[in-house]
Amino acid sequence: MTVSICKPFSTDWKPNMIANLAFMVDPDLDRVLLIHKKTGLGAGKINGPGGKLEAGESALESAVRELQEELHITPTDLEEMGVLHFQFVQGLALHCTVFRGFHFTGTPTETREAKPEWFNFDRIPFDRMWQDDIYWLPKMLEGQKFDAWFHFNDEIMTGHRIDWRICD
Ligand code: 8DG
Repeated sequence: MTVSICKPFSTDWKPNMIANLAFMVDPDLDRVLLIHKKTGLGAGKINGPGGKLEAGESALESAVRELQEELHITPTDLEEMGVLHFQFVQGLALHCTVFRGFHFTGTPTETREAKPEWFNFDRIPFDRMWQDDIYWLPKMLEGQKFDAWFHFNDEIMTGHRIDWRICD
């Protein structure tokens, strides 16, 4: 399979879905809190907690709500790390803000939407995740900020481009 490097989308690209992802990191144990996603887009995969924005929410407010709903935890120090842009040939145009945080209150708890599991940084199960994640997740967990663009045909990534931010 050939995966081409895609240019950032044209300036008139507009998302038709806005979502977010939030990765809680435990730096003492070099591990990240992921979920077995049970519902929604990507059900059956392992991913970070997250979901779609609701009306009137900021990306940060939405990420906090998703962690509360999916895992019954409340993050206290989420920081925006990057933006993922996805264009699917089927029509989905998705803008996804990525957050990272270190502290939360509550205990990660399985819900109808998600089952939590901590993964060591060197044991992240990329073969059970979206195909783009291996391109940006490891460096993002280390603290590198980024902007990324991906083309997908259903679940197959057909093109990618990642710009690592030099400063924020
Ligand atoms: P629902 O309850 O309203 O049905 O859904 P939701 O929970 O609000 O939204 P969702 O279907 O879970 O939203 C899709 C999530 O999947 C969102 O957090 C973004 C994330 N996601 C993609 N594509 C990719 C990808 O390629 N990589 C990663 N890591 N996450 C992705 O949609």
